[in-house]
Amino acid sequence: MNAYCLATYRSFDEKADFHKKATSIAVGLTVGSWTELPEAQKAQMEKHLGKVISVEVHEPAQGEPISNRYADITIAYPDVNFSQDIPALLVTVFGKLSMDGKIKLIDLSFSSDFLSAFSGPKFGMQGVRELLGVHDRPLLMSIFKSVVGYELPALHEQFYLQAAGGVDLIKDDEILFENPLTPLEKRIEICLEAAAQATKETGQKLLYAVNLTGPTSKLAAQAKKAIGVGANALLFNVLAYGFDTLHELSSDPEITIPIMAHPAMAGATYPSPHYGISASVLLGKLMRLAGADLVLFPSPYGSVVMPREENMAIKHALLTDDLRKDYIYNAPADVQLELASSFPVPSAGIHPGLVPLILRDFGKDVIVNAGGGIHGHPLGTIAGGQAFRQAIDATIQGITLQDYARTHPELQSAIDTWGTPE
Ligand code: 1AE
Repeated sequence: MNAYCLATYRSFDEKADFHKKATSIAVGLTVGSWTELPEAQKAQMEKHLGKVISVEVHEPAQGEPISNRYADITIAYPDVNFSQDIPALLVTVFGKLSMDGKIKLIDLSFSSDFLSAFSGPKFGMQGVRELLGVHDRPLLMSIFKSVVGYELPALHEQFYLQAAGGVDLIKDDEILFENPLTPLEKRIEICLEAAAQATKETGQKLLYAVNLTGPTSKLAAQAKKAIGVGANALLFNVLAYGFDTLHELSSDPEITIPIMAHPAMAGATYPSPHYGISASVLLGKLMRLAGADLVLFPSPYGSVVMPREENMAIKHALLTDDLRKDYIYNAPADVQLELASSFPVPSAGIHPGLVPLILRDFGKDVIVNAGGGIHGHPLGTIAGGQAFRQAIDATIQGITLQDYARTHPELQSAIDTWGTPE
């Protein structure tokens, strides 16, 4: 039996015959032409031919502009046409097509054969929780800020102040690259020293995600060098390097620490309703498939806003156990497929007042992540971390932030500074 991967597109056109368009995609992105082929060749090419699975036309309601006319088109692509890697799949289903009018790739699902080439996150959400020994609450992450141009002692101090506030993870800023002032190995050394100092005081374990940068051909060696000096997590700008690079790193048996995916450049791809790739595919399914243990993405609440519905779709793609429903097309009943979940990290402009909203939408399986919301606390960086931990404790106990803040001055000061949503 032929195996297929499915792609669903939203195609906008004021007058197109969407059924014709679907057929032209299915044929054009596979065998090229069909009707002109002699019968013998048709039989030979049949297994390479794309199939139209569905076409759902949305005609604008009265009063709605005609520019809102669209169809959701689902095409099945035979696995036999492409190799088992994400670049081959993406070029097949959305290579040339991505430049052909108002069309957006809104979903992907995979054959069980294709999926079997991916082992997914090595640690995933549970693995990260195990490393930290924290299972019963959302985690808290802090982001290094103002680190470009600084020397190692300044980094040491900033790391210590973040850690002492009670955060579980600290990540490099994604714009901190290999540089002479704070080179990777030295950076890891001094940050882990500061982490040990803070752990003595807080009793908490901590992961530091160091930014893995440099030419693609040297990344794996760089990651191993980092591990050699004790690194316990990596930050990676996935979209600048490509999903296959993440897959190579995550499936390397010598890279034995979690990989955190940063969404830098995602805004060039997902926000338009008419073009690009949906956030749930880009920052959800493909990140998980390629092996990201943690995935950052803009939240619906902070400074870089993503609609809530799209955020929930990313969350679902990262966490769902129901691979048969959401990831696999036509899975044979006897095939067992597993993919560890990736930890969701809604980010950007997060402050303690937003914690109840984050926990309402994500429950406890989320990492609350902040840079400015920690370092910008009026009582300092330590108080910034403490205010977040207090906001998390209050929300878990069902206490309003305002009530909890009466006996927690760090939280009170955060609320006075940034407020709470209406
Ligand atoms: C969506 C990415 C968020 C990020 O990397 C970052 O640096 C956020 O910083 P703040 O919390 O907005 O200051």
